[in-house]
Amino acid sequence: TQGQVITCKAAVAWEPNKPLVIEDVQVAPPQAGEVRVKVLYTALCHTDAYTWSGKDPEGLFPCVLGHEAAGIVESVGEGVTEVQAGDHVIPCYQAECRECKFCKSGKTNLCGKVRAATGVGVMMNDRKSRFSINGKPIYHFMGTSTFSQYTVVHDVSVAKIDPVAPLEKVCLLGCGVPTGLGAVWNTAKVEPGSIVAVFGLGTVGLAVAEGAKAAGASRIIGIDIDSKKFDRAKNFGVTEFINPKEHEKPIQQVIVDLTDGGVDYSFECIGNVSVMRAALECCHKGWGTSVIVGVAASGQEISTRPFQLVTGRVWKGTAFGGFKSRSQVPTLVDKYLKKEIKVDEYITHNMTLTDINKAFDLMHDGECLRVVLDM
Ligand code: NAD
Ligand code: AHE
Ligand code: ZN
Repeated sequence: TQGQVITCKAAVAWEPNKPLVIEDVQVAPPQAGEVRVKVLYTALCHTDAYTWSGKDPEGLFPCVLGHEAAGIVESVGEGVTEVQAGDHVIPCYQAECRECKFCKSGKTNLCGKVRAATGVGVMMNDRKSRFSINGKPIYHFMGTSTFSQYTVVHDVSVAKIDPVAPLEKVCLLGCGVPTGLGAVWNTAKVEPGSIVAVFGLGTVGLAVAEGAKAAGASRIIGIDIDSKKFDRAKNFGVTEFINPKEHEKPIQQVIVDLTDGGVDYSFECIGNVSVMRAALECCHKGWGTSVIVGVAASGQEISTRPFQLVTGRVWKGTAFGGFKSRSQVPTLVDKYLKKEIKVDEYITHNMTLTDINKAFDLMHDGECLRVVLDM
């Protein structure tokens, strides 16, 4: 198949909110600096649902969504040296070129090399898509587009991993789990003994709890409007649970009262701007740090009294938990193989690509964390 167009199945989002359609798509061969990957397993993340909803200013239609996956390199384009056909890989929506201003700064995991193209659904070389249906181009998404049996990604957006790792599990290391762990370890740098608050106990929030437990946090307060989330959350390290619906006072006040003035670190893992405010304001005066992880819709803005920051609270955000993707995803895979981090526990459902619309429906069900699709 090297050098040839591959026709395969992909779930195409033709329009916002309209059911995805399994189509025969043509996937062009990789050009210079590109890699064509046979996607074997993909999970669904709430960011896919967000873009599908039409509220993402970078969402373009028609497109192939999906960004949490694992597969095997089918072929590589000219000049690609770090991966070859047969390598097991995880596509990375956050690239790492090791050459740009961002990569060399030592201050961020963001990479500037291909971001301009991935934000508008095309490849960097010719600013065109490698996906088409009978000649009509279909946009890429986040530089990954894993809801397709084959996808083309930039070589800076693919992490080579240990081939013994089960791809049906480690696909989760493409987004949600690293995001939560890294928010704690890289962005907040939680110290032993810290009091932590986690808003939203989905996959990302539970990974925050897992990361905080590993970092030695003394209390991990989980906040969710769905009380059913608590039992499971205990297994990920949450020590106390608060449902804001069961309190009359604003949730930040409830937390400040429970913690002798506020928490050391808080994490917003929902994407709700009023919760982001509460997460900042439940932090301790003088040092409390709040990390925004959730993605909020176009047009939404955060607010608080500047006095909150004047008096020492810090507001931060994180993308992919601050992990450098190509360098650190393989390390996370190794940590999973050594049983140092959980992955299996976040997978609540297994389905096939043909059931993708049902899989998205399941995401609204409180029991569901990650659905993994067998392609
Ligand atoms: P999820 O839907 O599984 O989890 C969200 C949780 O928040 C649910 O348990 C829900 O009951 C709870 N919730 C909803 N409204 C609430 C409220 N007002 N107060 C308290 N709890 C509330 O989602 P997820 O897959 O874990 O993703 C969480 C967020 O993180 C999403 O916005 C996603 O887009 C974002 N995300 C960001 C990054 C990043 O790199 N920054 C990476 C992955 C995901
Ligand atoms: N296009 C969106 C941006 C969404 C966003 O912030 N994405 C996160 C990853 S979410 C993964 O589930 C991210 O890493 N952002 C950094 C980047 O470079 O995109 C919008 O709202 O505009
Ligand atoms: Zn995601």
